[in-house]
Amino acid sequence: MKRKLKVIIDTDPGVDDVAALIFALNEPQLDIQLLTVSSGNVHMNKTVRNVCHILDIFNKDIPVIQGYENRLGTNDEYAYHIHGPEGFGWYEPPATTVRQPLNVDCADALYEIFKKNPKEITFVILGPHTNFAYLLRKHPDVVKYIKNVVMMGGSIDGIKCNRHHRSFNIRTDAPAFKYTVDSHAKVTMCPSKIGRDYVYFTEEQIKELGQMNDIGKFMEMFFQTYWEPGYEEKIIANCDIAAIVYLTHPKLFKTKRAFVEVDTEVNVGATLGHFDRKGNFTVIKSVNRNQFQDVVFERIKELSELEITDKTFWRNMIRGVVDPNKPAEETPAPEKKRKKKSETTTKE
Ligand SMILES: [Ca+2]
Repeated sequence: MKRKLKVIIDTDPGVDDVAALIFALNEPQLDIQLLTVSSGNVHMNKTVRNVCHILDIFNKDIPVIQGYENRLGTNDEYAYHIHGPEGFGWYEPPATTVRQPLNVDCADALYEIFKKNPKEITFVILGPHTNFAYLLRKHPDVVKYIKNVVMMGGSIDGIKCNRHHRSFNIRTDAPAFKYTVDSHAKVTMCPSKIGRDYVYFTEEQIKELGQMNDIGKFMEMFFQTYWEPGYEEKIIANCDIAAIVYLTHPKLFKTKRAFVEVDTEVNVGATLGHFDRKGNFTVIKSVNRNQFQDVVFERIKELSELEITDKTFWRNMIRGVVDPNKPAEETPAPEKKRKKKSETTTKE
């Protein structure tokens, strides 16, 4: 059997992080050592709760550590308008979770685990680089212990609808990303445009997911706030999933070396780069869309047999995909089949 890939995932869920975690947690090729949580798409109290809730849903005991709320830069932007009030789209997460974060310092814990597993662990960054910057600041020699960094974010050549796009993960803490750029770590960048312009879901595909199984319906529910602004057709950007699929299916992706820099002063968060064989980063340039979609849909199909016992998950499933912003009388009644389930799964 192929040796598992050891990873630590730094994440800020955020609906595309939730999608990425569904994949990562159920990917047999990945050995997730630790989940560290950043503040980004929504505030830290929500990103931590969301990570713990996903672990509760999939019944996975992976340690969770809360990172640093204070960004290095002055940007105080969040993205509630697209991730929903709880960072979970139309899905309603619980107020409290069974699994809880460990009460330890994030940088110290990361340093220890990388040091204990020299050159064995890939650090996957799905949000702003705040936590990595704190780690590099406190323990600069950690770089020699890290196998590589795979990050979602950055926008060297823009996105289809905006050539000058500044990626959320970079602009929200540009000085933190500067630490990554200057770290001499081996970095692979999965830019914004990969999720938006190559491996996005169409509206039809989101409906298809919703009819596939409960996990597909879960995705349909939390993606409802995530329709990409600025695009003519309705699309869901698959940004964070792209970075996870890259870990296990690198052959679907074309990459090029580039010198990457970040503007921390004028156009803060702009990632600048030129392609050069001697560059400091590996940058993903394109993906085979059809093969990527096959991998994603196949994985979700495989999750049909999963036994989920989490009460909040079932409460949402029973309610179905309902717009929470519409007045109650306008919302359709739940289907009969779902109603039946409620009698057996929501004893609280
Ligand atoms: Ca993210």
